[in-house]
Amino acid sequence: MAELLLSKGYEVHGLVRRSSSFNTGRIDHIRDKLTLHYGDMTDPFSLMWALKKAQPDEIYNFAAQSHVQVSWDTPYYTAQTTGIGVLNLLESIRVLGLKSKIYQASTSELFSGKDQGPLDEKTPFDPASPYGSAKLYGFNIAKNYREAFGMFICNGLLFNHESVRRGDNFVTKKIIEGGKKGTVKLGNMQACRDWGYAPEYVEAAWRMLQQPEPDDFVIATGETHSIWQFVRWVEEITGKKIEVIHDPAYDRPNEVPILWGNPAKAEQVLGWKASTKGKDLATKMYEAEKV
Ligand code: F7E
Repeated sequence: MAELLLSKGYEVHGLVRRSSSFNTGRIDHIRDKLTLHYGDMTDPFSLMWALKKAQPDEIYNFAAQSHVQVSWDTPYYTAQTTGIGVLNLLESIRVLGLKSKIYQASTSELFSGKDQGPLDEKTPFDPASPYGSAKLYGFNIAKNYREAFGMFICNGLLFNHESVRRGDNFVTKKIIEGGKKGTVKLGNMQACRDWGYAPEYVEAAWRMLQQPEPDDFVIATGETHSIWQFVRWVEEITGKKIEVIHDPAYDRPNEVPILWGNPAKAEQVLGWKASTKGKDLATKMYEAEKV
């Protein structure tokens, strides 16, 4: 997101969580172009100070405890960062009297996966994890503030979006690494996901804030594939079999069996359409790994 905004000539500010080891590896290449503020979504004062200094025209809130399985181990922390954090941000903006436009990173994890799909903006929400429940609070409070206070807030219901920067404990990245090592330990292989390419998804987020009116949008490729299929793609790319070992440690207490999005509204209103999907996405991730 920061790269996209810099390429469009924006002055970009960001929040950094304090850690005893440096945690800015993914932005080191653009570090000198950014203004960073120490802060945390659970600390409203830190948000207010950062906002007061930055005076932003646009705010993109991607901050969250974003790992679905980890949310079962840290449900309270997930609720505070991913859910109440949105409230902290919106109230801070109100207290300071800012007129910023806000993008709230919502998610396909608001859906239960009991409906086959394709899922759109009118599909009922029924989250199946502490992460999904916290994100549902974020979605609702954003909509409440939009409707009550006339704030310009858009919820982007993004389906899975991947790139070389995907964290090492998410399934696509694990399979790419498994393709190099020849072996990988995985959980539920039957689950299906609608995987798109993250750099295209941040463009959709930016387009939402350029519209005359705020609204909510599903962002997806319109295709769904199983975890098995992703393994097959990586095998085809490397030309080598991957030994897949089922490890129950990666099975979730509750699984979302299938996510398949319908991005028709985004295409119609934002003029946005995913172009990287399926094996092309796996190839991009694999090739980038080799650099
Ligand atoms: O799991 C299955 C797992 O962790 C995908 C986040 O960005 O996208 C992401 O959430 C599927 C699930 O992503 C392993 O059970 C099998 O069915 O890569 P994931 P996610 O849970 O879909 C949404 C849109 C978000 O909002 C989230 O923040 O793969 N799976 N074996 C596995 N998953 C993992 N992580 N590790 C395994 O070994």
